[in-house]
Amino acid sequence: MGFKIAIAGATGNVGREMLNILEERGFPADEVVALASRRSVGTEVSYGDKTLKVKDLATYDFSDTDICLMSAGGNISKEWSPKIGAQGCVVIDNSSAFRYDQDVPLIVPEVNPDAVEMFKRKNIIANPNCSTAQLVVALKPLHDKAKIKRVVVSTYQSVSGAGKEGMDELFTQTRAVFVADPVENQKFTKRIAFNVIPHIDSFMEDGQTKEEWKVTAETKKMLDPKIKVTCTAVRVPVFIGHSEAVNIEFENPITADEARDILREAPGCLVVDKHEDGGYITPLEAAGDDATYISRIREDSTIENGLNMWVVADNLRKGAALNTVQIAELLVARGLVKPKKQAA
Ligand code: 11C
Repeated sequence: MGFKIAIAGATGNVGREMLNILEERGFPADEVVALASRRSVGTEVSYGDKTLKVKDLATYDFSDTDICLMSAGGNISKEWSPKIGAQGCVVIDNSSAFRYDQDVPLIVPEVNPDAVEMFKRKNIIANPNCSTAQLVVALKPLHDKAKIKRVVVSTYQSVSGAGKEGMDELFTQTRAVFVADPVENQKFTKRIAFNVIPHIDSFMEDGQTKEEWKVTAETKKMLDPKIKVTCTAVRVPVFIGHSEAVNIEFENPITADEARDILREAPGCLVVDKHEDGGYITPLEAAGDDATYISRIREDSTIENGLNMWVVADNLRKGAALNTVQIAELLVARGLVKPKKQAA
């Protein structure tokens, strides 16, 4: 007997990707239920060769559902995750609603799998922001080897991080520029077509954006609270795949060759680092893949024990849906969730 899984926010970019990934990885689900807000009820989504009709999240009874993968936005999550958890269904939440709650584990399975055990406090597990997920996958093995003191990261984030509306805006604006139509900004604050925008999420009092703050706070929570992290988050006209230029200062010596060897063996990492034209990864190649790609690994001679690297991943997969499914797999592998139907 397998698990009963619900996907809340099943019609969104990430929700659809969750359905694809559950099926691709052969997650042991007997039943998968697609949920969304009332206005999407009846919409059809694919799960392998099956078509699921979307049901109303607000009226769904979770009492015989084992795990809910939630990607319906922060406000919906704040309202529903505690209620779903209280019905005995474990919520793995892709929003930022519970990430910074001390009673909720924030998990990247390659980085801090043991922290998952505390999920029982609220029956909620948080999935990190996409930019943080790929960053910590690449940092963790290096931190284990040489102890990271400080990280300076500049992100190049695709428009799919802003949902389907972000993707539509890049497409529409690009077309409008070519046919000389007026270009309108709706989702983004400035034109994204043929441009870059150093602003993701809202501004905070100290001048950083919430996206930049999240990268710092989440890296500390998952990897090590002592690591100093500073981030500049930038939206770029790419549909799928976030890239990051990462500068790392270590406590102990580590060479670029050592880092390359460590990352080659590290879970979730794929090193593509030839010192030649095209010997590195771009988001176009990472889109649709599960790996966190690492290229351009080199020593930074301006500081003691410094390295630079370029980290790219599919933000809808490792940054969101894949990581969520991996957390569900972790719960199953550790026997932390058992199918309710079997237990009955
Ligand atoms: C973006 N990283 O690219 C954001 C999307 O906290 O889960 C994910 C926001 C979050 O716009």
